[in-house]
Amino acid sequence: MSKLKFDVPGVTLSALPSGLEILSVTNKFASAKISTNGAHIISYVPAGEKDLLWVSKKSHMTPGKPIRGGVPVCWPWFGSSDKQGWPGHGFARLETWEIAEAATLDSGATRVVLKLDSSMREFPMSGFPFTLHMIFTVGSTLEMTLVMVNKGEKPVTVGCALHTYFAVSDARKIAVSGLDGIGYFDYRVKTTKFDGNVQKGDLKIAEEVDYVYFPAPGATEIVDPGWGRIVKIEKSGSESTVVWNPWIEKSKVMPDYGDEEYPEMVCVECANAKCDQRVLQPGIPNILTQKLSLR
Ligand code: TA6
Repeated sequence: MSKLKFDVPGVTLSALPSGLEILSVTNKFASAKISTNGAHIISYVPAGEKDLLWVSKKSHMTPGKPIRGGVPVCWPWFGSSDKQGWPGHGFARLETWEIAEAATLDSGATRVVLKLDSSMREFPMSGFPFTLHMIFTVGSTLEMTLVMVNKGEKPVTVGCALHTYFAVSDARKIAVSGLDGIGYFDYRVKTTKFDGNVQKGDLKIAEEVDYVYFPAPGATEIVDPGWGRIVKIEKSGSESTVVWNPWIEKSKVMPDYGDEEYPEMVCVECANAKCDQRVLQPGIPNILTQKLSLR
């Protein structure tokens, strides 16, 4: 169990029977749960609201396995690896991160910082020395900042994403706005080109959706009439936005995803994916942020 070196009001560390460590955060604005496995937030509940995040009832909740929901931190690649047997979406979400800091801010929000550093142990899939910090600010909004530093001598190219699973009343009745007129890769066919796909108006979900929008530097919103709410997703350090819902057939082939769960969620991901990968120059931090709020 990580040693929680700080006595911070509203922050407690516990472990599931599987050994999965969970940091629980409660303050006047919201409550949250963050697993040290992957620096993976699995719940963010603003006071008086429903959880903004969704987790499959069939998700693994075991150290070293990906959690199906919340906000997986995909790093240092997005999507499948070109290396045989390497995990999809990088290794960072499978590793136990260290709790570097927990503090109450003057605003009353809570900051939690988790760290993954190549000096901690061997990371055979990384190929270069690195430091990652995942900074959560849990308040009336949820801010997430991924700071990545290449500690090597040569530039390296990485892909990454804050792969957020949003809870919705019914994915068949929501709209995702903010992508109008933007081209997208249709990842369902694993295309490597735009193929002329351009978003017209708000995105609605009536089939499997797995689109990588680029260039998409702006904010998006999930308009959810069923729950009478709009979730705003603001970001920086990202020019690609990924939207995913597995729909019926894909839901059936994922062991950690219920066959009937696809109406409950939509992924809207702030990413450096595909042609938006980033070159990490030695020693220079690269930062990806997202801010989630209810409008
Ligand atoms: O972000 C969309 C996506 O790349 C989909 O293609 C699907 O694979 C999803 O991520 C989930 O990936 P995972 O490796 O967590 O099963």
